[in-house]
Amino acid sequence: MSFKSAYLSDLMERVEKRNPGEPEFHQAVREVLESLEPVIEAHPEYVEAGIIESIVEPERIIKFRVPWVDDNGKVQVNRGFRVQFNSAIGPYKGGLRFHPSVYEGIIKFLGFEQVFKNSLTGLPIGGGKGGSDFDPKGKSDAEVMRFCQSFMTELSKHIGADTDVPAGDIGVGGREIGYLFGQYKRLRNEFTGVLTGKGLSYGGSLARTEATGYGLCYFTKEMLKDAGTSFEGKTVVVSGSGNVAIYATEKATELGGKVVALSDSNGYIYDKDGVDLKAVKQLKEVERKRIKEYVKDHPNAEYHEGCSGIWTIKCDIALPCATQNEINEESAKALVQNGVMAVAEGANMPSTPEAIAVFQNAGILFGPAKAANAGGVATSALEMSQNSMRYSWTFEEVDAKLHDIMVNIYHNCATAAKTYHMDGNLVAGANIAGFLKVADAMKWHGVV
Ligand code: NDP
Ligand code: 2IT
Repeated sequence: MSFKSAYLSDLMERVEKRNPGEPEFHQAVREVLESLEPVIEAHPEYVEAGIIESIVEPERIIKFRVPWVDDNGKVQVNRGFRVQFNSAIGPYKGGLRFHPSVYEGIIKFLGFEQVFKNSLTGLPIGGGKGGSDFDPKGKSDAEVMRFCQSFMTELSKHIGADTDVPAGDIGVGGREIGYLFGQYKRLRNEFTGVLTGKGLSYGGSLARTEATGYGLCYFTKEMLKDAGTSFEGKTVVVSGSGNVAIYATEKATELGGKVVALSDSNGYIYDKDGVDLKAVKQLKEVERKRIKEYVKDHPNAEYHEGCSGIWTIKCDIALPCATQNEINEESAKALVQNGVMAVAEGANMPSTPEAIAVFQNAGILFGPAKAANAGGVATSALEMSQNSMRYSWTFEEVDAKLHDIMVNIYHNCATAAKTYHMDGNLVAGANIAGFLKVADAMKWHGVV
């Protein structure tokens, strides 16, 4: 899509020139700027105050060497990043991703989206993201620990409970957060809520592990309810088999859906009777094995190599929970042809712009990532609150707050879309509602 506004068109061009070789960042910025078209028409003051230009430029990018020694005594060198994107409404907040595909452009797209997502939660958190091209796959616990200690030795100079609070993302779960926290505490001689997703024995919040997947289903439930339907009796396809996918599967099943497929970066399983989640948890959370191992003990299930085939399975609801751009135009068309009625994004930016257009043109309910997967970071913010109070809420208390936050996010996005005459367009609704709160705060702060 081209822009109607010459200002936005110009700005997009500048973003592309200034951030060369970062297609994921361009994609994320373009989508938001497209949504903002009617907003700047109604509120030229945001343009006059330079807010739009500022919001696409990270406040700070930290890039560093991460040397560590592997089990063979060989020195390995990775690259670490932290992008502190926007702190207008609170300390920078967002996950760390450890995956070989990580480079500055990935962290920038994630940090940029985090700004709007965090705003949508209604909680006081700014946006940031970090990570490394380190691949935890196939590494021993000792190697992961040494890597995390080296990574934190540098990162600790730039973060703090009131400055920047990282958490998990792809390749960073409870094990990594533990090692990172231990090193921060040692270096600073401080026990603070500097990270979220911590273990329950040292300041973690109940329900944080489940929060992104559960929140995704609470959001989807509300979107379905608004359309007069529910998860009850629906066939669901979930991609990925990590933290988000596992707990989305758990909640979708609890709400009456039948999850028939899961995947990893090698392939997908199809179990027409509904996946055996206990077995998946054992494989993925405990043994750290590949999803194809599932079919060994489940003879009725099939395993197929390759990721994209999962979108050819007939389903009512699709929940992409693996990675960016995992649903392209062709996969979106296959889903639509097979009668999908709702798609909600657990992963960050899993649908390409062409795929989103296919869903929207077909009138399918579409819950964009910034809104639909905000439950993880929202619960991280609840972890920060509990750490500040030196107190902890019960699982039920946290889960009830998460539920209400997701229901509110859905309605705020739907209302914003309606206000700007894009009824039902939750992509625009999420971008606009997320933007307005941050932009307003930035305006009050002056040129900073
Ligand atoms: P995990 O590391 O726990 O799991 C990631 C899953 O996605 C694995 O099954 C992995 O397969 C698969 N995957 C990763 N990269 C690729 C790739 N390039 N191609 C195909 N499959 C891939 O991560 P999470 O579950 O935490 O994260 C999943 C998504 O959800 C990400 O987009 C993340 O940004 C997003 N998210 C996470 C939140 C959280 O709280 N954890 C919050 C909000 C969003 P394999 O094992 O083969 O690599
Ligand atoms: O993408 C995300 O929102 C996350 N990975 C969670 C970030 C967090 O700070 O909990």
